[in-house]
Amino acid sequence: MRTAEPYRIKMVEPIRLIPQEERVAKLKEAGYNPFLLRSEDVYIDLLTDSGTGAMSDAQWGAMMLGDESYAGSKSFYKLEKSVQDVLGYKYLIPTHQGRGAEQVLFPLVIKHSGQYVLGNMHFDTTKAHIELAKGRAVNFVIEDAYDSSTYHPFKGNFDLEKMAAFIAEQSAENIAFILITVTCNSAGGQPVSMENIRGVHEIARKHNIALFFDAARFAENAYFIKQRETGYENKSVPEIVREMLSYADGLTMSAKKDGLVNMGGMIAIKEDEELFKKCQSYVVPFEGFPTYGGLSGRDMEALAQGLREGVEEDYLAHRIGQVEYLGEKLREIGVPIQYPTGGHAVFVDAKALLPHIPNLQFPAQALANELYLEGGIRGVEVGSFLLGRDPETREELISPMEFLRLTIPRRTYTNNHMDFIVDTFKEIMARKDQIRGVRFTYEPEILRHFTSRLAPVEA
Ligand code: PM9
Repeated sequence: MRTAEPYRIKMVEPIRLIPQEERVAKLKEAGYNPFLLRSEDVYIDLLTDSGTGAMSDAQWGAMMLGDESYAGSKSFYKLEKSVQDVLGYKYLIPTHQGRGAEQVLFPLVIKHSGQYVLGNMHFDTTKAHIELAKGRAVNFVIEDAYDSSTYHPFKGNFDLEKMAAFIAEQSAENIAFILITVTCNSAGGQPVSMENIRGVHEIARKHNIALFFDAARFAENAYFIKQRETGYENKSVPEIVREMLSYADGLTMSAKKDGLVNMGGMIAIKEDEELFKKCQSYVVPFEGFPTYGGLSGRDMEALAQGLREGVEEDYLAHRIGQVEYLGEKLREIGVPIQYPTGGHAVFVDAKALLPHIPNLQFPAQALANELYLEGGIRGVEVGSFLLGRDPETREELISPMEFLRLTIPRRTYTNNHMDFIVDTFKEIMARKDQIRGVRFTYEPEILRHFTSRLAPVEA
């Protein structure tokens, strides 16, 4: 039987749809880049699911117990216990967020300049940290990930043959480590199957290459395995999580996603004490003493509780169900999306929706602007605008997909909000052929999508 939200609302935060003429002015002021809008001018904020979710009463209650001792805080040990129970790893180094973990771990495991880090599809800040540590990021996601219209249950999977051939060609000592991103954000929040994870593990073991997870959305990935992979339908999500993670040596995690907190992250190591000790000493100059590493005691309390709530099946069924609900409703009115719907977001295929806008006039950014103008909704471009230029030649790179990501914060919006989003798209669909692309008026050198200023291309 279908059920409704597995929570009721105890506290509300007012939001407001400002009048249309104000939205027109605000977007112009923001240089046609929704990142530069003030949140008070946004009605439904789908920029990211990172740190934007609602915490539970149990999490807010736990925060009152935060032990703010500099060293050996009780809250650290509570979090460590949660990590051991939920993730099955022995060692924990808390960090302020995901990239804090990447900054500490990557230089320790990238042994020499030019070593490769193989992944299904690295997230952009992850790729940046690999490159800062003098590594080279390479993606091996399956080709099906680039075909938005065709169903594949695990579009986040690695192309194992292609990766094995690459390792044979480059030789294992030139590979620093393999990173499995679950779910695979950049491919559309798409899951990786247990079979594929096992395959990656076997390749890593055969060549003695270290294996890590980028575990930001570990629980959503486990839920998809339960739903879609033969042999897992009767296993619990916590069991699936522990099996998934058992295949790797450790993980980095942005806890702002499936950890259900507004701020937090970690490195967790399965059993390698030597690596753990290296991380412990290296975390001090960047994040802080190893028993807090960038988090206050109360943050660690909230995360200790959030990790346990994040693997509850009622919660996950509703969470993934809500994103799917939006995806299906959009498909019904003819909006092309990465199919099947991902775990944390609906990725609208803007190239398919607006074929008249060339890649370098950023169709997904143009669509993001329309969405704000029409309904005060803020989405985010994941395409050529985000990809940026070749760092050496400065040539524009063209992304294989031009997505507008509608990222759903956890436990925050109702299905009534989802319906409003669909109604907004209906209006946009009626005039989609008149939507114009955008051009730069200001383009920063790196990570341009955050601060660029744009203008609509003249008709
Ligand atoms: N992801 C996202 O919106 C937030 C930052 S960019 C607006 O999807 C993965 C798979 C992520 C991720 C962040 C990070 C970095 C690592 N891996 O943001 O540093 O999706 O906590 O995590 C964002 P932090």
